[in-house]
Amino acid sequence: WQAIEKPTFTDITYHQAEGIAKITINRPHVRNAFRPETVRGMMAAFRHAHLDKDIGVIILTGAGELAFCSGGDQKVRGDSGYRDESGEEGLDVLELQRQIRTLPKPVVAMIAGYAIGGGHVLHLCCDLAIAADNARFGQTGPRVGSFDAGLGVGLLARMVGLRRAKEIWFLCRQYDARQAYEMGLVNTVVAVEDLEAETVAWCRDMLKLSPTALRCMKASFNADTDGVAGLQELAGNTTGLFYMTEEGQEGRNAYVEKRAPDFSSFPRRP
Ligand code: 1HA
Repeated sequence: WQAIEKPTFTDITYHQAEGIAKITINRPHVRNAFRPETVRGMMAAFRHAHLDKDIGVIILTGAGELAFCSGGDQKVRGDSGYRDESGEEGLDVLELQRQIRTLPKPVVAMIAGYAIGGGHVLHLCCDLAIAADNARFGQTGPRVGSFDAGLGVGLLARMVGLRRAKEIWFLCRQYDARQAYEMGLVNTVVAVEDLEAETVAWCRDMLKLSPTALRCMKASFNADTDGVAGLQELAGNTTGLFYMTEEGQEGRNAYVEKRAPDFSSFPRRP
């Protein structure tokens, strides 16, 4: 797999090849902890991959083999949030979580080393997770004076069940890749040297499938949990498909041509 680098972002790298985009958190000196600039870069990169018609699947990973992501950078955490280089405090990571969840292409977390704290929540937001045998998982919020009571709780509880989810948040222990697999936190575990090849193989399999079907499936998994916002996402897809029909286009054509619409040739299907 020979990916081409697109060097436009700070704190992250962006590669693409064969319909796959790879977004890499590139702060290995802090175990790929994110700061506001990192989150902004990730959001721009995900947006880019979302809009790029050549991209069908997105990989999220961390640089090096020691960490996927260790969450918010505690060294730039001020008294009311995480500071960027201008001194402003604010981190869009909750928006990033929603973006990963709702963008209409599968996102695969490729995890070597630590997925900890807010980094653990990021992998929960991805659609699939492939772990290296050196991966370690856990939440630390209650230890470092933080918590992600939103998707970090809801998705975790759905994945591993309430008892396990409470254990993970209430005890702040770490779990190895095998335990994570047994809990249903990750899809598979492979040797660290095989991690990228295995992840790309999963991506290639998805790229052979119908993009519209995958898109609607992803929206449907969200609709199950996201109430009206989830229905909006799923319904947006049906509107998009309806626009592509002659029936939908007749409504637009009639309006533009200033005439009454004629839907008589379109059957009322059983
Ligand atoms: O909960 C939230 C949020 C909730 C709501 C809304 C927004 C949120 C945004 C963020 C978060 C959070 O992410 S809170 C949780 C923050 N993260 C942590 O508590 C993890 C802290 N790190 C560790 O526990 C460990 O470093 C590690 C298990 C990931 C790795 O351990 P290891 O391999 O023994 O390495 P270590 O020596 O600890 O770390 C290597 C270097 O990386 C150290 O640098 P040094 O001090 O030697 O210069 C270490 O300080 C740095 N580092 C690691 N993680 C972070 C970090 N520096 C800043 N922030 C980090 N998260």
